[in-house]
Amino acid sequence: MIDQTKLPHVFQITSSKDHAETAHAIRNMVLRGAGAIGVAGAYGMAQAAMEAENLSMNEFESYVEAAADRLMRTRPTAVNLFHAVDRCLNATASGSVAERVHKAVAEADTIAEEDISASRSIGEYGRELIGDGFCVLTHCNAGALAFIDFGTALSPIRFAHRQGKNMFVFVDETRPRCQGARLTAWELQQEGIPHAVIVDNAAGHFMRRGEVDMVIVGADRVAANGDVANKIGTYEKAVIARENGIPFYVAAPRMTFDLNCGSGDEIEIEERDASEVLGMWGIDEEGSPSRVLIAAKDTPARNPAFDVTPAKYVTGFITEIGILRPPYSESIPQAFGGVGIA
Ligand code: RUB
Repeated sequence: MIDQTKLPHVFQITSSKDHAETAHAIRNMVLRGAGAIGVAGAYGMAQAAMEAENLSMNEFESYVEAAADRLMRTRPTAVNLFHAVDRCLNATASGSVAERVHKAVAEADTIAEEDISASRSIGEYGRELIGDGFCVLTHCNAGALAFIDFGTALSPIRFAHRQGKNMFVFVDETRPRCQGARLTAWELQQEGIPHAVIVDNAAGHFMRRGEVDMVIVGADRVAANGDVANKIGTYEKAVIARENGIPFYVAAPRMTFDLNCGSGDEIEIEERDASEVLGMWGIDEEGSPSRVLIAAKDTPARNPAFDVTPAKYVTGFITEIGILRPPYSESIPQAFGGVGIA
């Protein structure tokens, strides 16, 4: 895993020795982003199966079920984690212990390969929506760090730029964890795509002045009716985009759709620690990791990590099978009936 807590200042590959460490890495956002969490959950299940390979069948089954439970309790909102862990658990449901171990590893590899292929297709379909000279606004990080190999929201941007289109990207800072300022800006810099980081509060300003042609974001879970859970602040961007007649697209593969979820009201929204709101962290001028307090230490704070954008604000979903358009209660089930769990 790339340790995303250290980016953009230090690029460090880290690894986890067992599924418990993988769960810890997901919880603490060493890696984050719906797709990356899903793939990490899948490999966590593969690790658990390997850890249990010398146990009896009954012990093996209990061990992997407990591992699935531990991995699924790390972060509640992104559905990719649940789909991926379920798929790996199902893969270990038959055969000898040795065969089950093999199947768990193979299923994790398959999920990773599917994500790579989906992210490429999202880029290929999505680039057609981006005109030459466009200015695109994005929120949080839905790039290659969040979803292997090209990202979701950043994939169309990447592919349009590779096509030779002139473009500019406004990157929302995305407090409190600053995934935009730290991660999206870093990815765009790697790819040579012109961009500027803006504070979260500035998006409306640029939209009202006509400086934004479209918004593209990723998603952590899309309900069957098209409501979208994504990083906190997404909802505001969608409403302001609508107010200003700016198209608002959500880039998401089938693994992010949850047909068992009728509407956004059923999506559990993760609440994280208040310390993320009360402080900021980065590096000091000597390059050492450093944390500063903004508010007084004991100030009460609320820290919802996600919000729900009602489907009516979404111009279209950029998926690996094409662009889905409203009415979503028809187009989503048509496209992804039987979604997620193999
Ligand atoms: C990440 C986030 C991203 C989505 C989309 O939240 O909200 O926009 O996960 O990512 P966090 P993807 O940083 O808290 O995990 O590209 O995987 O669909």
